[in-house]
Amino acid sequence: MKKTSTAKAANAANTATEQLKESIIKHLHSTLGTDVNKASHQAWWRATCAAVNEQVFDGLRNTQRTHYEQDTRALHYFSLEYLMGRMFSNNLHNLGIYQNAKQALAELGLDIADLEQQEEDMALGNGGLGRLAACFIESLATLNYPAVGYGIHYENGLFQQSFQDGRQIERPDSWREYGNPWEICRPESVQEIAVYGYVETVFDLQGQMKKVWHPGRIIKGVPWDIPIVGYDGSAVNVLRLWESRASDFFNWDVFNSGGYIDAARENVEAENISKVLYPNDETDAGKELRLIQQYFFCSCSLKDIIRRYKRRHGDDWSHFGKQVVIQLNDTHPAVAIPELMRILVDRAEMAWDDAWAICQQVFAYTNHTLLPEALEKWPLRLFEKVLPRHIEIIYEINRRFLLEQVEMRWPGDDAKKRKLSIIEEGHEQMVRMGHLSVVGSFKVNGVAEIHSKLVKSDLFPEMVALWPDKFTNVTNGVTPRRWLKACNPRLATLLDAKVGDDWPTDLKKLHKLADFAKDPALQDNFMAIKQQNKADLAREIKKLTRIEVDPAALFDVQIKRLHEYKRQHLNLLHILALYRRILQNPDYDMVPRVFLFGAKAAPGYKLAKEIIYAINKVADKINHDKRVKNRIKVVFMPNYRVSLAEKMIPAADVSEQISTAGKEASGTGNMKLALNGAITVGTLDGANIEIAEEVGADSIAIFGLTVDEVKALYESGYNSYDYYHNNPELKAILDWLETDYFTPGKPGELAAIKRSLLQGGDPYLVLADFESYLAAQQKVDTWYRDKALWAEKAILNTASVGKFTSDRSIEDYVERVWQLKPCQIKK
Ligand code: Z15
Repeated sequence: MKKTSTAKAANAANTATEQLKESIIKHLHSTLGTDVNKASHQAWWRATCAAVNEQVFDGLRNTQRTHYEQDTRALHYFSLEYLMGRMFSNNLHNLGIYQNAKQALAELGLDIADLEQQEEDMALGNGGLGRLAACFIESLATLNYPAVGYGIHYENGLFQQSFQDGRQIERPDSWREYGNPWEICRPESVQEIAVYGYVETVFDLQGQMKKVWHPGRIIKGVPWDIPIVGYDGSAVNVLRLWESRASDFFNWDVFNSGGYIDAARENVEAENISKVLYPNDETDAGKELRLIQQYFFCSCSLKDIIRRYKRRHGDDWSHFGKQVVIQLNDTHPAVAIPELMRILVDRAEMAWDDAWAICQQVFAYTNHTLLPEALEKWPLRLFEKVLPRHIEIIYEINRRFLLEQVEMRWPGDDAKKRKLSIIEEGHEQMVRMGHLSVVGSFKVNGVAEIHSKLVKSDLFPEMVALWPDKFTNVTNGVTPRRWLKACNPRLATLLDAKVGDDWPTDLKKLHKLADFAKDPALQDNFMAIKQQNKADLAREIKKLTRIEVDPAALFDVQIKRLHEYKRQHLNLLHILALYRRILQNPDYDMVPRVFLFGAKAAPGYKLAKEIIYAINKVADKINHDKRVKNRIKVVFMPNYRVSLAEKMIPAADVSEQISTAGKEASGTGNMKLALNGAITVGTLDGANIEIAEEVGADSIAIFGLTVDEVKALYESGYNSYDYYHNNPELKAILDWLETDYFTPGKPGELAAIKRSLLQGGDPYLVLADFESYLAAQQKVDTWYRDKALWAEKAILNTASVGKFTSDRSIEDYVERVWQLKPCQIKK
């Protein structure tokens, strides 16, 4: 019996492989216009994508038909960022045809790995927030939830990074210069949106006052659909990204009046809206173009949702709140709230209260940070210029909020009104997008337990007093399909054998592994896989940087955007301490370590760029110093991005999660690294706290001040000089940065870091946590010397982090916020 079914499966796989092969060759001929004898890897890759798309599009049509027929309630995820990375292997894995494709290509004389490398990353995001959106839409499809992702079809993704003499150089990322095989243009769903102009007050025949917005400019939004394939299921959802173009009708007018040059200029200006992704992470851009980007995609998306709704329900708005829920990924799309009000009140002529009731049924808001520099505020004057009708609507939302909520609760308390007003008073009036988001949403969530607590206690305490049930937590998660199965195939195969092959959709199954954590056979297999992954990465490091590293060394990895609060410079101080100890004691005994960094700095963030420069200069010195005898290697990997993360994460022994407690909302890299068997060196911040709870205190190296201790220290008056003067090793290291030791002939080139930590007041308490950090690293060193002990801890990490699948995050959102039902897709 068993034999026959295995044989049948093998036959099915054979036919699937044969069909794929035929389809690839067919597309090589008819889509790519080339043939097997002269096709480049690029052409083979594109032909394979086209073959895969035959199945993707089948799933897409089935899913869209089923959703339409069943008139399902759907989630609409609004995000300025989606960090998709590459789609090729993800689509193959999720369709369940990766092995067939690998076989088919092998029979054609091709290595699937070579083709995977042909794809440009789709880097339409900065960091955690954008990658979270990508994991979420994949989980939504996997769990069969009706959902659409909405965003911007940026012509240029996040800049490409290189180093010149250690300094970051940015170059544009024209990721789709030669076309993107995964996207479909939908001219039939084009939208037109308005900006600028003025508002006229008119009275209709009944004497009713009405507001009429006379726009200054019309812009066309062209939708591009990216199919999102669910794992092992039949659902294929859509990521719909809007590209801006000059409106035909507007251009035509100008053209007719003889203004050819003007028309061309208008074209350029309209197309600028979707030209570039703003490269700042956790800082407010505050630029006119950015506001227009936000409004452009929100307006296009809302009109798209309404068009689809009207197809079923005509002008009957009574079901809208039941059919539509919109998740705002941070405040970036918050202008959707006044835009929906405008559409309902001005266009659908609905009474304000009815329109507001709908808004409050539809919007939910996720907060991703407490950092004041990331909380969006728009100068009121700018808002008025770009969106003259929306600012009036915001005034009215605010007027009613202050009167009906704040005044009712705290009568006569003007300080409360000032604090809670959506409009910030002061030298320059500002629109507070966080306040607007809370007032306009029915749910507000933070992204890890501690962060959600701080959102309530520190950011919006009065809002909690007004609406205690509005606030909730959904701890972030990551998709185990990309972040284990696809990126770490060796470990995935071992897990299939040990716990069964359903762990990708049921990650708690990995728990079974914990029973064997002490089993020498499993330990050997697990660590042999880590070793092979490290050897692969060592080759990649050599290729990218010319630096040679020993795969037997401990691989210590810090990968994330560069930011002071993430404290890459604390990591650097540890490296300098070890280096100095080696110079002082040539026999200094330490486990050989490779310190690996990956990080982009926002182009305008001076100190972040200085930190990159310092790490590169220190790396250069240490890597060439014979006295070090390879005990330390330092590698700053250029152009960190999703596809590079996929190579680094499976090879990590140690995961650096060292933000100042209270500053990292959650972190998601921490989850990916632990899942792949890395041991966390981390503070009690964000999701580290929940990771520590899951893996247990013995399998993580926690250090540093807690959130409460950080608060107390700030309040008591933190003085970083105390730490400088009381710790001779720390003092020596910081003084070292001022010499020309790492920049021969150019003293002071690395001094900016020291300055920020002393004169600058050390806002992120680097010096306060230094000693404790070094102690944690010493502990890691000791653990690593005992191979069995280390293997056990690594296995326990993989076994224990099932909670952090994005499937669990999505189920939490469904239960606490979205109230969706899964929809099985008919083939
Ligand atoms: C961003 O990537 C995050 C927060 C932000 O406010 C912005 Cl603008 C960008 C990150 C958080 O820093 C990180 O802790 C969190 O895990 C991630 O969002 C996803 O929630």
